[in-house]
Amino acid sequence: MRVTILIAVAAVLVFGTPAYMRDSARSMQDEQSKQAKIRPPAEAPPRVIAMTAKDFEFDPAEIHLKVGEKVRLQVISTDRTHGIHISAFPDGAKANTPPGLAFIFGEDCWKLNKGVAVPVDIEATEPGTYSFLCCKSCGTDHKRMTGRIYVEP
Ligand SMILES: [Cu+2]
Repeated sequence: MRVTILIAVAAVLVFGTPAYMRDSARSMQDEQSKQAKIRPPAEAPPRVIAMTAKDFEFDPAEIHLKVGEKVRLQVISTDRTHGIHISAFPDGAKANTPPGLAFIFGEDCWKLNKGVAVPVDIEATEPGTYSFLCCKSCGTDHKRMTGRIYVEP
């Protein structure tokens, strides 16, 4: 898709814009500006929770959400490379338990490079306790580096 657009743009740059395209481009712009005017206001930003990762803990290590709540964890490592894995399934989930956390741009393990804030957008859909942990081996107490998200009804 992106390649096609690039080729189209390159063609326009090389050959100039044919008249019929100019007209349709103009009407498309008109259409877009009309739509922009009737578009409802952008969705309110999700609640943002700043979280740090450093040897060997997440801070905060406990997060409380309500069902239906959308939140952005802004996770930053302050010492070395860590990772964060968040279970989409509640603790004690059986084989047929549906996931209760939804991730926008889900990753199994978000890599946390030192000093780089990583946004992790989550929507809580089912009550339960959801564990998270460091998923990049980071040293002696790596396995202790855990936390929990509590989703209340
Ligand atoms: Cu670790």
